[in-house]
Amino acid sequence: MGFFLATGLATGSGYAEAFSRVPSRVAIDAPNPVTAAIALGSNLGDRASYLDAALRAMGSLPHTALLAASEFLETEPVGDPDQGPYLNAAALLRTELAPHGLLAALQSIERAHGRDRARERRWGPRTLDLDLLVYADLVLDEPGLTIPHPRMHERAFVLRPLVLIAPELVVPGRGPVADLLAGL
Ligand code: A4P
Ligand code: MG
Repeated sequence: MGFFLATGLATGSGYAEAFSRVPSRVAIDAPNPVTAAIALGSNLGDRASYLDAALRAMGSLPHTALLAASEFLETEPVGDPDQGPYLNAAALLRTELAPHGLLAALQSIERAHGRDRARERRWGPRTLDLDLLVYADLVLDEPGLTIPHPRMHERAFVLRPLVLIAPELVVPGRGPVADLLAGL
């Protein structure tokens, strides 16, 4: 299911100009905005610049507003030990993008900031990692997308920034963020 919403309508421009413009069309799935939580991570290059750029880009996505962003926390790498420390952060979005559309948008932001999955190893270093943690109260398990993110509840590098902006956010099937962090 899905529908299209015309955007780019004229604001204060002339009648002729308004009708000569082709409105951009964006597929959206949720007629009402939902809240989504995103994890940000970087451990290559100018890490803070990558996180700043990602926050700006997420806030500029169609039908999406950036509600909150955490401070950036330095964390020791989990997984591959042969890599430098990460800067991690969390963000809350209000969005009308459908879950798959939102993931595709996050991946295109990663690519625009130097992420090259073909040349990296799993859990290895990366310029920018954007994970979709929670999307409203949705529970989804599909080949390319699992919501809530399947490892978020056991990772301090995800929960420590997230608790700063959303301690009471309920991770479906797991509980509130503050309780998950306290249980680590
Ligand atoms: N995918 C499925 N569900 C999701 C979702 N909810 N959000 C799929 C994002 N992606 C999702 O992701 C691999 C595949 O997961 C994608 O194709 C997508 O369709 P990826 O970003 O290409 O690879 P990844 O990030 O290496 O894998 P993964 O399993 O997401 O790793 P994690 O769990 O994100 O771990 N240490 C510290 N201190 N800080 C970190 O940020 N990050 C990692 C990566 C390892 N160690 C770290 C940190
Ligand atoms: Mg990832």
